[in-house]
Amino acid sequence: MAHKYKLTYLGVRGRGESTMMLLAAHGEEYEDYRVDLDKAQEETRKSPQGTLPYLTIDGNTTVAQWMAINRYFAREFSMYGQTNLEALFIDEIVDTCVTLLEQAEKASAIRDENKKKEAVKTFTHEIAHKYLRFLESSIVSRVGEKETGFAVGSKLSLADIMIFNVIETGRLEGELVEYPRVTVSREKVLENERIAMWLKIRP
Ligand SMILES: N[C@@H](CCC(=O)N[C@@H](CS)C(=O)NCC(=O)O)C(=O)O
Repeated sequence: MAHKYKLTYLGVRGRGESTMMLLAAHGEEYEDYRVDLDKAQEETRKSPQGTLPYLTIDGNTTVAQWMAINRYFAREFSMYGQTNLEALFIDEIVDTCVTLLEQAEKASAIRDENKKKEAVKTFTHEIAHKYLRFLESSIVSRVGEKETGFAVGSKLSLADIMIFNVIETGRLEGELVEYPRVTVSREKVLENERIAMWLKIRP
């Protein structure tokens, strides 16, 4: 049975972005409910864990935790590998991206402007490279005889979407010279027509 989805998130490009890209890739219709920053507190009271994003299924089931929601959609849309082993490889990449995103958030949350500038510089030129290297070698070590360009297996998966997301959120587009496979995985996301369309019209 097809479900009716409503995704509640802030009107910013943050955690919810990768979920929306999964939904776009599958051509899934859903209610994209954005909350103004000044109304966020009111909205978080309706969330099961007091956080955004959260997902409402069929009007009565609410679910928190962004990555749980992403993994659900990836499974529903066959974007979580074709075997458990592929799913494991995808998870390794996804969790590396989450760690990297947490580091980006940590740097940008610093209030003191000078300290923040320093932290963002360290993130971009040091921390990010440690994890980009992990992502690159993760992809390299799983590439079989048939190189597809996708991070894992022969089709677009949650891994490619999270790689795209972490590069965008961390503003790492200019840091990819040493990571050809990460670069190609990101390009595969951009080549997806539905995602490309979504990227043009997203708020
Ligand atoms: N682990 C949660 C954390 C979500 C989270 O912290 N969201 C922020 C907005 S990006 C939030 O709702 N903050 C309000 C709060 O924690 O009270 C997830 O990944 O969904």
